[in-house]
Amino acid sequence: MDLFVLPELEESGGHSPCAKLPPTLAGPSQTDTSLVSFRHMVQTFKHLHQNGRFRPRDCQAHQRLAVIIPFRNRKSHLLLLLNNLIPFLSRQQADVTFFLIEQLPGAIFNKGALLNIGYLEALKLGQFDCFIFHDVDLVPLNDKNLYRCGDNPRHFSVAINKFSYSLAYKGNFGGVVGLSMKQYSEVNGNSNLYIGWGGEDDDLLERVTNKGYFISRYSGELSKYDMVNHSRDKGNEPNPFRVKLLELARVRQEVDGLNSIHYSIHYNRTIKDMALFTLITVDIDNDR
Ligand code: UDH
Ligand code: NGS
Repeated sequence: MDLFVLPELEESGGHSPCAKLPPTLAGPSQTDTSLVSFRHMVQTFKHLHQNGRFRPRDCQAHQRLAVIIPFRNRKSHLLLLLNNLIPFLSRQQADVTFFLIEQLPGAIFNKGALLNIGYLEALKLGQFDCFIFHDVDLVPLNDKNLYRCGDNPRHFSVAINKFSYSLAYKGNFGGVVGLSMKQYSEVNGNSNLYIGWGGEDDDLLERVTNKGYFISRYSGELSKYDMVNHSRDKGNEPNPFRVKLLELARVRQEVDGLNSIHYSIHYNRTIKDMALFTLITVDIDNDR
């Protein structure tokens, strides 16, 4: 298999750590809904290196972030997200690499498995302190919502327009979440068994609380997001077994997750758009 490593970047201009609160933050904003192409973004965001990595020029970022985006057949959402997230994370002085984990057509969509694959493959390609697992249809609306990992797993997408900018329900831990490498490996990642829509995020909450963590959240004002309006995806119908699976989430935790996943990878590094993200296309065998 043609494995590659993310190129080491030249030393940045500054060696001093970036400010805890970046001076470049702008606060509340609105989604930039302009329709842009990948090519346009590559031309506009000149600070992006090959494979979707960038970092601040004048200081050392505190954490190295991997943004893991589960994906299938949502190109318009991806364009919108990147066109908003790249400036957002630049203002946060983040050191970030985008990973697009694309599931091939055929098998039913399996978001939990894609997130596990993103984590495992990112670590083969580089070193990361913090993993931000990011739905493709959620656009953050306040850059003070700092994409950083802490002592506990963090839920970022707390206040989504679809739920009138409030938490969907008390135990919601979906959409955009951040876990350190240690936290994600300790909980054995996501379950791989939620085939189709629903429940994998509730299962992850069971896993993190079972390991003694709390969920950390910023204020609702900082954690606002727009969700792109869309219809239900073909191949991701609600999973009829999700509630039953959830009942035994803690029992399965040690044997279902990072340590049990089966997949095969199709590397496709020839397309131009790769400057914006590292694309990892995978075939998931839901029957294994
Ligand atoms: N995803 C894809 N492609 C798919 C399915 C999911 O890219 O076919 C990814 C994408 O990053 C998405 C995430 O997985 O943001 C979560 O998808 P989801 O289907 O669990 O959640 P979402 O809220 O849609 O996006 C739920 C169904 C909405 C029905 C609305 C009817 N008005
Ligand atoms: C819950 C689902 C979660 C889902 C949440 C919000 O009911 O996976 O709704 O969904 N849990 C179960 O089905 C067990 S949303 O309206 O954003 O599509 O994330």
